[in-house]
Amino acid sequence: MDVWRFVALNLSLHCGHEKYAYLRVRTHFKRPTMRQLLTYILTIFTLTTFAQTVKEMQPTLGFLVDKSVEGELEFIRQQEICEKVWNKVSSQTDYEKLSPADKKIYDNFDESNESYWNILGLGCSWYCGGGQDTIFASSTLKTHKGINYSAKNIHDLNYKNAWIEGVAGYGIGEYIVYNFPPQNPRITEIIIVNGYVKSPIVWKDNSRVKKLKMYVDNKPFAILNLVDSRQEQHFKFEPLGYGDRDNWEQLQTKPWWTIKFEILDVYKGDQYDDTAITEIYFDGIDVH
Ligand SMILES: [Ca+2]
Ligand SMILES: [Ca+2]
Repeated sequence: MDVWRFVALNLSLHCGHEKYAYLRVRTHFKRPTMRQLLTYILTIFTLTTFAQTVKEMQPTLGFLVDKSVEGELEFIRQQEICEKVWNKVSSQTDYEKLSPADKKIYDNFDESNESYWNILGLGCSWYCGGGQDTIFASSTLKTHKGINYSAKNIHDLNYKNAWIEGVAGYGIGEYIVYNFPPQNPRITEIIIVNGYVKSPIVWKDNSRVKKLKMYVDNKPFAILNLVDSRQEQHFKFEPLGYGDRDNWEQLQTKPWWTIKFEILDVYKGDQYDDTAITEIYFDGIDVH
């Protein structure tokens, strides 16, 4: 006699035939087959193993991206002032003739900062030897009033343009894939600009990412826990990419490799269920 029959029989003695009839139905459930049992055990095993291998990571917070249209206008105004002073100087003698205020402007003039929205200045970075990727997004919000939210915006080294997923709801499960050629320099750091940072209001109105699942070559690699902040968020890793780089020709014959970022959870926007990421960019080695 199995357990259910035993329980049903005992209850019927105490509670009458109505409940016994109900419980009898339960005795007709099929027992799981051996195959179903094995599938169940395998699923639990896989889930447990998966949970153990994917590390959860917290960011180090960096530069606050405090951008706005007003800020851009002020930047242009300052740039024009700088250029006027710059044009007065063609020799040391000219410099000596400058007023103290003009000298200060001249000394602080930053040639590398040519655009308000540029993420990197003109100085050399990892991108001097890298960034030769192509990007694919699972969905994209359609162009609105001439502004596009395409996949390439997530890696254009520009704070003004963002990728926004294009499905109904908050875009849970939507993803972006970076494809790298084999010779691409290795990556040791990922920097994320979360949300649509082109202004504080736009940032709050649109949704931001709370959790990103990162895959390397389609294998789960890490869960990136993002902070609800306009500060840049840094995650550091052991080098990603091909390390055996001495034989350049052989290196180029290896397969391309990928990093995928999948939205797992979001911070909801005040106005829209459009989840935005302005930028995911990199730093690394194998350059210089
Ligand atoms: Ca961008
Ligand atoms: Ca959406």
